[in-house]
Amino acid sequence: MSRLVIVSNRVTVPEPGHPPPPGGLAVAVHAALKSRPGLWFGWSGKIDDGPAVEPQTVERDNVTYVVTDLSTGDYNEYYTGFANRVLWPILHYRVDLAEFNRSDLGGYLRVNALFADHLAKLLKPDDVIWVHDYHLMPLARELRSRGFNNPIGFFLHIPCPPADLLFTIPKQEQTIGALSHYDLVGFQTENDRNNYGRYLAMSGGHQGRDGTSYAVDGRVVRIGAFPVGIETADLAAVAAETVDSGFTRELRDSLQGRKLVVGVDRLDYSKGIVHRVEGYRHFLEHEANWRNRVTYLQVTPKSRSEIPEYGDMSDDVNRLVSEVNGQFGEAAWTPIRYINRSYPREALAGVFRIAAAALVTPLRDGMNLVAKEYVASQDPADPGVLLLSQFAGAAAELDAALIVNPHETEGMAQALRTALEMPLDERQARFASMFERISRQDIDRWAETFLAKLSETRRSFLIGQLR
Ligand code: GDG
Repeated sequence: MSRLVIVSNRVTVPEPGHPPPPGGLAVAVHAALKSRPGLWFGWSGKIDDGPAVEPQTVERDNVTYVVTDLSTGDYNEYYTGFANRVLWPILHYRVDLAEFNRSDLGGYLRVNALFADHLAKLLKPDDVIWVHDYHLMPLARELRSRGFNNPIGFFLHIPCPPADLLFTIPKQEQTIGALSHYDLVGFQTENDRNNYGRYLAMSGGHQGRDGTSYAVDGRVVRIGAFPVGIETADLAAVAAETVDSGFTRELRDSLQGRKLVVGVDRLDYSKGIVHRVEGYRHFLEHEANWRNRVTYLQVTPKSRSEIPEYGDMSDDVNRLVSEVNGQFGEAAWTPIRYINRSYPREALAGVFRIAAAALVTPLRDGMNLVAKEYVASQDPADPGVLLLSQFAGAAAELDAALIVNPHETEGMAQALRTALEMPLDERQARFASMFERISRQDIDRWAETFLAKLSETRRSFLIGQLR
């Protein structure tokens, strides 16, 4: 079996004897590496301005981790600058928040070339390479120019907006356009996939007869939708167990019979936290009988706080939460408990299990794993209700959720009331349909499907070249 080489911006090497760190990408990568020999390459998370040193290699649980440090200039230009202040906002439909500096693009291209230089020393001819996310769009082009003929796939974890928005990316041909150097490019949804197809067609690509491949400058790239999943069975078991843990019991006792509504998101403007709190405020304003009968817990670890747009949004959320608590709170009741810290995965599973409703209302999201995690954690006999934004990739699969438009405050408030008052049989029916889906399309299935398609794509391309 060929070795699988995963490349992502950030690599966290697990501590010996500990499970991999939480977070969407880490779980996904471990699922892909579970059943085959593998290497995972990326940034160590450390900044070092000393003389350049070779990447560090660590072997752990059958996986070879190879990590490299970045300089302050690399970090500022490649990571904070171009990836997170240009690509992230534009791919989340927020051109208004993009801040472009030419030097940042230079840093982005430089770090991609640096990654390719390091990988060139590690790669074997029959390795299969799978690159993850928007930080590394030009990597296949860099590897091909160094003579590598291996199958190389790419998965975009975040949304792909319509072509008109993609054309606003400065030097788009060197970034989003460079995806055409991969054999296979995977997206979260059909909508994302179709947006990219249209972009390729508008950039002079020719769609093949199969509808999924495009000829671009003599190369062939195939595009597809591969909705990412979670470890459904594992999480369901963890949630069933943790419901009796000290942490969950303490939380349940503190509610004093009130219903719990939960939100879990990185503190990011794409997650729509301000809009969500506005929806909750509207609910408390207009559904007076629910005051003092519900508590909303929002768990929001800080993220990318060095970026000004994140600081501004964080200030907005702080102000709004305190306004709502001031307006409706009682001596013995806080309407919103707002926490800027991360909890262990087991604790979150327990929170999900006892929450009567989850608010997953991003303004845009590639998929949103929290939506799936909430469903996986429910008690099938007495499940809670998921409120899900129509703009999360997950909405394409979880259509049995209460689908909401986060821009429509009244609609969100109404949906919250519907959720809290929903009869048991309807809750069970909605849960069963969503649980079946996330069990079938779990994380293992996602990795297998993508990798099978990648091998097939490269094979047919090489045969085509021989003809
Ligand atoms: C990107 C895309 C796509 C969050 N807080 C805590 C915690 N988390 C975990 C969640 C979930 C993960 O982090 C977040 O995943 P999301 O999918 O919700 O969002 P992004 O981080 O923006 O991920 C997204 C994803 O990639 C995968 O392709 O779905 O659209 O934006 O697993 O549970 N985990 C723990 N404590 C916390 O406080 N342990």
